[in-house]
Amino acid sequence: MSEPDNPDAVIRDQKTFAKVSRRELLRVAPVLLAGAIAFPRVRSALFSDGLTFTDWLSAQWFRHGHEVPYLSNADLTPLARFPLNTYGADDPEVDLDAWRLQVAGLVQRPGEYRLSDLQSLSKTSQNTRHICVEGWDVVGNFAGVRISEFLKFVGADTSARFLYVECADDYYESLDMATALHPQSLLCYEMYGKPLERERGAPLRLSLPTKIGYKSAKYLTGLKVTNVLARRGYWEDLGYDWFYGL
Ligand SMILES: Nc1nc2c(c(=O)[nH]1)N[C@H]1C(S)=C(S)[C@@H](COP(=O)(O)O)O[C@H]1N2
Ligand SMILES: [Mo]
Repeated sequence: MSEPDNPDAVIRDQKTFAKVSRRELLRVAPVLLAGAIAFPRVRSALFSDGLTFTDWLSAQWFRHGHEVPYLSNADLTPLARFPLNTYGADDPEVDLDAWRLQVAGLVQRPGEYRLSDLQSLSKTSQNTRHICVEGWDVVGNFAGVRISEFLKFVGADTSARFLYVECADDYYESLDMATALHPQSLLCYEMYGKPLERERGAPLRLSLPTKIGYKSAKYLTGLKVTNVLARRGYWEDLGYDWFYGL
């Protein structure tokens, strides 16, 4: 081959080549990442906490502190028209007098907490929308203590990754710590100004207006602060989305 007539043209071509190859690289990056994840060793290092890639990715998108709308009393759905939704019996027959919340994991003060312990902390009441994956939504009034405040009360290590909860009906759930610490995330003991009815999760449930309805676990019995999840959630372990932010 002879020398090119115009050396500038060569330089231009090289620049074009550099640009294209960078763009090409960006295009194949997800494939490379997915490929790396396909190797069990890489995958277990990334997701040894029990999450899937999608779980992890969705948690990166969480808008920290972004609040869903607070609604007015005029917007409230009457409690009688607020559907009940429980995978088994609506009333798991919790002994309300003997009830204690078992607090475990990465906390300075683990142990059993009474409802009165939770009620001694400042109370937050909010009208927010509850959206069920089955295609209905309502506006409800929920009151209780912010999860963030209770975690402070028990001396939780909030740099831990997850909050895991268990329920009297064998339901269970888990949240990423950012969602647990969100100002609208409640340990809820009242709906519509009255103690939780049995079928609503007495004596304590979650109310998580930034999340799909099934994450708002009812009939809480235990709570654990942890970096590793053995199980993610009742519906999640059957294939439903774990993060499911609204
Ligand atoms: N312990 C427990 N919590 C649960 C459920 C359940 O079956 N068991 N169902 C979930 C679902 S799918 C929804 S939509 C809400 C329903 O709350 P509600 O019965 O007050 O409407 O509770 C969630 N929390
Ligand atoms: Mo639901």
